[in-house]
Amino acid sequence: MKEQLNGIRVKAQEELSTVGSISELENIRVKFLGKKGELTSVLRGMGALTAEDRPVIGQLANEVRSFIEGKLEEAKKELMKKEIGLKLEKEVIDVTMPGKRKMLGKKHPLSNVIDEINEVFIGMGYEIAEGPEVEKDYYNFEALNMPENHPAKDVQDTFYISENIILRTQTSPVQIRVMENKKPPIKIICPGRVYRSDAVDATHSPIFHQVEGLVVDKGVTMGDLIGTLKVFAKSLFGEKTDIRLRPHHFPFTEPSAEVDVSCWTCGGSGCRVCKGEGWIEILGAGMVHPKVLEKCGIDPSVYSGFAFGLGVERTAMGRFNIDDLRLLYENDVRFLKQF
Ligand code: 2U9
Repeated sequence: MKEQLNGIRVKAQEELSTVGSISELENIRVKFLGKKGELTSVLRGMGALTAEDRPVIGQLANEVRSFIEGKLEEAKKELMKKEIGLKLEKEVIDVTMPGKRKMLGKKHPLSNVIDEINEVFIGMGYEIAEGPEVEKDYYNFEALNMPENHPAKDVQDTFYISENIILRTQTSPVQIRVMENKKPPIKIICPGRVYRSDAVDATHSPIFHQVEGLVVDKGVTMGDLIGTLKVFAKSLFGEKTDIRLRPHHFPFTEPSAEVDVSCWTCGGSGCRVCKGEGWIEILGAGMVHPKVLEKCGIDPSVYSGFAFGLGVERTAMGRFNIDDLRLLYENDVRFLKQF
């Protein structure tokens, strides 16, 4: 038995001296020290030994076990060191290699204008409201005081999905939905995409963007509207900017006005940008028509409101001196890079 144990020690040492991987190492451990391993099977035969030999052989067996365990541990450390070395060698980074330049995108000028407008109104306590682009005829026209025979409802102006379902021509239906569901005070802006059946040219597109605003509360006046639009114009176009209102007609507001801002290029004296006018039209606005409030269940003898709307493309074209609206949609990087 002594020879057997010494033989196991020599064999284990031999095998461990040539081991090449952690998994091989595990095989060797199982082969010698495992439940069915060589050392264990020798120990099983100890019952047949004399009482004198048993402690001697027992001690030797323990020595052989610790010897093999020690060698296994040594070999494991060695292998791990080698493996880490190999990994480090494989993953070495050549810091002198030229880098790969990442093409970074950025926000589209239209998104920039929308975000800027949103920020100004958020600063004045407005909330942003959004709604569906495919809209019911009722919300887009009728609730806004445009009845059955209104010219805006013609197929030449509006895209029809079915008789009563259309692509919204303005973001006002979002505001109708808010008024139906919420009691005043209401203070919202509605940015979004709108659709009109127009042929594409330098100033028209069947898809464009609007930002509309609505304030409804007790005692809201035209003075509040003018004050709000002044703050807006100054924030967007500079502190020196002024506004002027020209009477106009919209079915959903009464009274209504078109709103000009003093030219951001010449400040009002007249130049090429404002075509000598000194003023540039950017907004429509007015006091919400009593019939519109009534249709939404808001009593016009108690509440009043103002509303305004602007075309984002037109504002961006003015701001960035862009002479053709189509440039905003073609996504030519040479154009977009300039903003
Ligand atoms: C409700 C009531 C009234 C929104 C308004 C305008 C005037 C306006 C145009 C600007 C350029 C449309 O994109 S454009 O062609 N908009 O002139 N919009 S008042 O009035 C509302 C909105 C909601 C309930």
